[in-house]
Amino acid sequence: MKPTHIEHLGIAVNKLDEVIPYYEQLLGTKCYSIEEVVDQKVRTAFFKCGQTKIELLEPTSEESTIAKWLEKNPKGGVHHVAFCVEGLQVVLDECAAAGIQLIDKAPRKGAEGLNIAFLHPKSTHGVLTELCEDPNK
Ligand code: CMX
Repeated sequence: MKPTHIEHLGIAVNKLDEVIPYYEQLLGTKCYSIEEVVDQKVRTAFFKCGQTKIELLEPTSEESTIAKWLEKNPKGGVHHVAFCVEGLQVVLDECAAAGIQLIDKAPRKGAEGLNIAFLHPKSTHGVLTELCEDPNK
């Protein structure tokens, strides 16, 4: 797969407004984007940290996968790691051929206009893994 870099770390939070000031102070940079991803039922806040981003995820509905995760992890925490790849569909096909369980068999639209797909944590040693591709590159 050979990712080019870690695109972002996804961190689940209960309330964006309560956590954003901490990351602004920690990273010494302002949150540059707040975006709702309707089909994922989340509101996201982004920060830059070098080539990598921090993505805070707040659930917008009780049915959100983030709400479910927060029920088990009420303080919040690292929810997923996202790698940037080139040729996302080919990479997904390679993962499937290697026996890795795909959550998304084909790329779909995620935050920031990226094409994204998730690998199931049961076949990635417990780490929910997202693969991202910038369609404009
Ligand atoms: N990291 C590691 N393991 C996780 C996990 C996570 N973030 N979320 C769930 N799991 C594990 C659970 O611990 C559980 O393991 P056990 O069976 O050993 O107890 C197992 O996965 C099933 O957990 P669940 O609570 O029953 O959750 P679901 O099966 O309903 O959903 C998952 C799990 C990963 C399939 C689902 O969260 C998913 O489809 N995620 C991809 C989409 C997503 O996360 N969207 C939010 C971010 C969107 C964005 O970045 O824009």
